[in-house]
Amino acid sequence: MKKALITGITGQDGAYLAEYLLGRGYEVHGIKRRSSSLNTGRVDHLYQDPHEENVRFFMHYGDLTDATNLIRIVQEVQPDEIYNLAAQSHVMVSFETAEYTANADALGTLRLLEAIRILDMADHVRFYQASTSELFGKVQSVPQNEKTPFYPRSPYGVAKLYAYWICVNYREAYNMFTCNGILFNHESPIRGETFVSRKITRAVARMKLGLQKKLYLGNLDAKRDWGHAKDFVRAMWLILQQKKPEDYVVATGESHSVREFVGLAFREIGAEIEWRGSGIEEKGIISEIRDQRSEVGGRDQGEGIGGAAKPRHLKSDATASDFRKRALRAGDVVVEVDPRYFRPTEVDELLGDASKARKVLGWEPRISFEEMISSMVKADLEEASRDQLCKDSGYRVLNYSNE
Ligand code: NDP
Ligand code: GDR
Repeated sequence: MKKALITGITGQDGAYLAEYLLGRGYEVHGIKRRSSSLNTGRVDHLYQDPHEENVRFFMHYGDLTDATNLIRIVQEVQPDEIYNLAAQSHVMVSFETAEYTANADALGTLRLLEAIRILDMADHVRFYQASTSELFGKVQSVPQNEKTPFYPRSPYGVAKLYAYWICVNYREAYNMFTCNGILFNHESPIRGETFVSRKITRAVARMKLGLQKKLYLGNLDAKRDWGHAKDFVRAMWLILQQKKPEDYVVATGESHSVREFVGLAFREIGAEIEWRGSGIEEKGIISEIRDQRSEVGGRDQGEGIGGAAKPRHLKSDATASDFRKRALRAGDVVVEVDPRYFRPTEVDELLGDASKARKVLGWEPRISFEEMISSMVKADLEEASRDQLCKDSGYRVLNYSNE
């Protein structure tokens, strides 16, 4: 049985990858950080009691900033494959925590590679590095592929640049099987709540249920090549199954603006958005309300992550009457720009060319941009409906949506 070690297993990609590898018969080990509040929500459904038989899922406490800890875990686990997904992954936050981001994202990668060398495992461990389209930053050509020069635009991007090159260097210097997956943005219903995609779908769901009045965003013009995380973790695995260690761009080849994302998310609950004004005065206004398309209870139905049943208190015929009841009406200003979300240096537009991954790995995305947004809104409606139930029953519901 193959053994995989995943750093960042409690994050979006770690959870999907763990599920995917377990499905392929792997024994999966993950590194989780000690935290004062629970941080394993995304993988709780994979947990197995260690007293059961045939346990294939294990968690170890650790941190990418702690070299001795990493050496010990790698020694104990003796993995065939290591997927280094752990990172301070928020671009905006990296401007505020630049040193920590460099420590975890850049030096953390070096620590893991050194652990492999120190333990004399360099000739047989396969290593995947979670590289990113943020390396392209201020893009030097469109679309971006493996040959496009890098120009990172944030402390996060710069830290990931080090990680990228240290993997290339260890491959060339020590003949190690190290690969960079240069992944473009990928989202899902379990995406962190402060990334723009989830911030939007969460706000839209909460507005539909009357739990939130407005969504404040930064740069509406930013364009991203957005895919679904489930498709992207499959590419990670494929990259490590090849004969030769190489680097791959993984992307959908479609680019959409934040504004478009907002429009589609609102359409999912039956509302059309009209944009008026420009710059920081631009506003998203509801121009029309139709019957909703989304029903709650649709989060990746049938799969391990999410897939909960529709809450009983929500009637399946809830349609435009919801809007009336909850007072979301045509003419409402639902989106405004708040300059606090502008970044000191921005990545304006990303578009990936994944021809190599398509050709060599036989990879292609299966979930469209529209389907991804739809599944995210549905899952957030389900989550919001729980809050709504509490609110309607007289309990206090906190709104921390405008992070
Ligand atoms: P998340 O932010 O959802 O998850 C990051 C994971 O790293 C979490 O498990 C987090 O733990 C863990 N982590 C953070 N700092 C440390 C540390 N010092 N030591 C150990 N673990 C740590 O990110 P994603 O799942 O979205 O992304 C996975 C990787 O892929 C990241 O490296 C990211 O930079 C990269 N990437 C992501 C893309 C995307 O669009 N999602 C695109 C390209 C690259 P905790 O849960 O405790 O916070
Ligand atoms: P990104 O993702 O920076 O591309 O990094 P994010 O969703 O944070 O931003 C995407 C774009 O949306 C603009 N934006 C806002 N972003 C946030 N977070 N909040 C807002 O209110 C808002 N308004 C507009 C941003 O300016 C940006 O242009 C993600 C992370 O997962 C990285 O770890 C990963 O490497 C890259 O994707 C590929």
